[in-house]
Amino acid sequence: MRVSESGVVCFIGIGSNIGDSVLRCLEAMHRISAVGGVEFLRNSSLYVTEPVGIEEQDWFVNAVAEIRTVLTPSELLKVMQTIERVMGRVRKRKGGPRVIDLDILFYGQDILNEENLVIPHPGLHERRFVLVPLSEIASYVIHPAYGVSIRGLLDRVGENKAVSFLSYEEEKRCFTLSACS
Ligand code: PH2
Ligand code: MG
Ligand code: MG
Repeated sequence: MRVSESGVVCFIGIGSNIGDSVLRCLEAMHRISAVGGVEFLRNSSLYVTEPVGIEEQDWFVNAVAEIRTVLTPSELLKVMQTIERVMGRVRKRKGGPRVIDLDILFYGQDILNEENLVIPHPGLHERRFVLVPLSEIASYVIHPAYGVSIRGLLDRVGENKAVSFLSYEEEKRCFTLSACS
């Protein structure tokens, strides 16, 4: 079955703050695009972001990917966790440093409240490091639980931690890296 004929459009939040985070985020997107049942549609720019929550840790690189998938939410979660594991993620402190973090932000317009999986992602409406990249590629998407667009959520968000584009130098390197992969 071709994914584009019957898939659900989903958004994945990508984050890293250990090692070469730019490279880790690009690698994660590459791995997501290689998953059976997933069609990679597009990704936001990469952003350098100030840590939210535990503040004594390195700044993050964050991005968002838009995919279409025929996988169920729990299959998609398993696939994301497998990629995290393969890339060397070890679960230590909640909210602490990580090699790679892949969060399901939206699964179509579905609302899911299961013990191990809550969709939309419960923190997304209050985190600029998610809303800024999401707004770059999907400002029109409506949060199914709040009935407000991403642009609207970003306008209302109280949190004001820094979120900025990668520097020109980093962007050049990033272009070179993705051309090689
Ligand atoms: N992820 C967290 C906690 N804090 N801060 C930033 N800037 N970016 C993240 O991806 C992030 C965070 C837990 O998932
Ligand atoms: Mg996570
Ligand atoms: Mg997260």
